[in-house]
Amino acid sequence: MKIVLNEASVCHDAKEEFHHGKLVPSFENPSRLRKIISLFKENGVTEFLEPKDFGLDPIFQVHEDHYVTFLRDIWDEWKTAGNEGDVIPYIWPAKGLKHISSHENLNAKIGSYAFSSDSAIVDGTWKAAYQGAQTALTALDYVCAGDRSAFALTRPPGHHAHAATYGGYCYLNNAAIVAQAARDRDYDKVCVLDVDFHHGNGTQDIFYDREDVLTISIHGHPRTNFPYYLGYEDEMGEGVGAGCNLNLPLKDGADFKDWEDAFHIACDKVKEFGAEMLVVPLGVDTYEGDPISKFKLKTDDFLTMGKLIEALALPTVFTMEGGYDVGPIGQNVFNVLKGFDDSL
Ligand code: OKP
Ligand code: ZN
Repeated sequence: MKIVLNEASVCHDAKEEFHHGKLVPSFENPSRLRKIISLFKENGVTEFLEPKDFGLDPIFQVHEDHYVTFLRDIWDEWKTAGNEGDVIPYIWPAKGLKHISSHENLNAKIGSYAFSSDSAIVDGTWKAAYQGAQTALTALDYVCAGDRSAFALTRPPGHHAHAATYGGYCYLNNAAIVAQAARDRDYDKVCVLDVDFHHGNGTQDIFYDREDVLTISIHGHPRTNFPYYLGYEDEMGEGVGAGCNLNLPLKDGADFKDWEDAFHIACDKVKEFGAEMLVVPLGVDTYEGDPISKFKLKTDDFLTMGKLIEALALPTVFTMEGGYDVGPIGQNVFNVLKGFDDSL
């Protein structure tokens, strides 16, 4: 399996987020990726490929132009305006307030593009996110050229990002960008099968009215887990996309047996849909030790997970998403890929 590495990932280094009513160091930080790389090297994986540059066009196929411009420019605007800390929203146009399309005030603009406060924008956020999208597109490029699978090793993650909204540590939706690019490269039916602990709300929303992209997510139930406001069973797609979204929320404390039962339901759907390409937003925050998640998967379970995904027998692009227990993160990610491709 080809592994494409976003070296610019480390440029995104947010200081803090609110957790239990206090500012704490960001769970989503550069040490996650460093840990994964060193564990891979210990296991004899030495080839990390560089991303090619596909430019902004494939990003614009998923994200709105003004949103991309905002992500690119906001740090400079924020600093020029004399702000000292990271870009963090403190006000949102929630119910009862006005949604207007452009804002003069930076705080108003930031709140209009964010759905949560956990995703600070810093100096290198745009660079890391842009290169992350290119990393994912490069992984797709290898698969289009005939590789069975490829892994986009990057951070920040992407699956919570909507067409014009960031949050949940996500800015550009790498998996959605890959799925759309696969459509534009003549794969008629693409499936995004999200195995991160959290619901892939951004990906779901981006493709919600589409019949050519099936979105499936297995995740902690939104009644009790982030992102709370999306990810329920009754969200099944709309218009011609009705039936092309499947949410499989599981109870807190779910173990691999529970997860596997959901996975088999997902498999039936993928087959019935007739997917020609699989995109897997891969988060290992389903791990039992994860500090912000509530499933009970063990390190060995990730090997089985990789084998189960492989059994779908589809060209597959993995994008790196969550996983916040940094100690075992490398082994957990490695196991999924090793389960999928024993020659890794
Ligand atoms: C991103 B991914 C409380 C806020 C927690 C939400 C979690 C985002 C997960 N401190 N932030 O799906 O792994
Ligand atoms: Zn997650």
